[in-house]
Amino acid sequence: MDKKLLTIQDISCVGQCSLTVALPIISACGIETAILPGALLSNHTAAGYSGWTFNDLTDEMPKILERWNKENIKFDAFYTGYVTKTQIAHILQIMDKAAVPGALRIVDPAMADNGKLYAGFDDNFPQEMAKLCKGADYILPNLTEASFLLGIPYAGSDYDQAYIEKISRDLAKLGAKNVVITGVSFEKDKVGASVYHADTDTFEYYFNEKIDVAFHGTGDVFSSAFAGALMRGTSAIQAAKIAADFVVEAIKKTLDDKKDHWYGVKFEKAIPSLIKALN
Ligand code: PXL
Repeated sequence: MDKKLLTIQDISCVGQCSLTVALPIISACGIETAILPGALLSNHTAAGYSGWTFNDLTDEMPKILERWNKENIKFDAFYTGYVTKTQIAHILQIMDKAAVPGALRIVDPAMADNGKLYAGFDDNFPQEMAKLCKGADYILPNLTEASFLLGIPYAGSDYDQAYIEKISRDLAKLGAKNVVITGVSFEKDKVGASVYHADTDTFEYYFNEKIDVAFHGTGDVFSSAFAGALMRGTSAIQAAKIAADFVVEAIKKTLDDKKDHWYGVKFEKAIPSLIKALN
């Protein structure tokens, strides 16, 4: 039987992030993707929009789990993104009770960027997110999220390889088997990801060209492509390469229109390159 993945994150109706990115990308990888929306927002909460609506769907989570249990619906993998504090206990239940044995847990601790927590998350949120990281097969923090999870100051661009390896080992101590840090850069024109395997205490790296424009939603694009590629049976470093190349391609497709298309990346235009990379 083909493997099924469940992704749990919000629906931002517009803004090209979370579920509106995860569902098409993972589906394009040829993986059956079920969704569990944790909240419905008019748009994302990052800079650019002046406000948003937020409808919390947390109460649906235990009801949906109960139904799935009655229907014997189980998933081979879980991929979580932007979620709220009260959802974490429910998500842990779902990953426990709606899983085939040995189901993969991929956790993107989507909560912060550029040294700051997203609007709407309080200072205690990283501690709660750490509970979701515990027991994950893969966690995919950016450098800001890594520092919030560890309760250390954000290093900005002032770090070296030894720092990345130290924080990766510390993040693994939260209880995650593999740590993929995104947005890692040791040279000014290169950016990529580090992959740390706690069982063998080994590191792998992948870098691509650094395009000096920040777009919202690239973390979600990366994590979705990573999850899809991993489900296709690629190694973690190969999945990180496929995901990083896909993000670069999506950014390139957006660059000539960045004034009007400021809210996310045109990942749709890069999907053919993703599919090619998987074959
Ligand atoms: O891309 C992460 C994300 C997801 N969902 C919502 C967000 C953000 C980032 O700001 O606001 C609602």
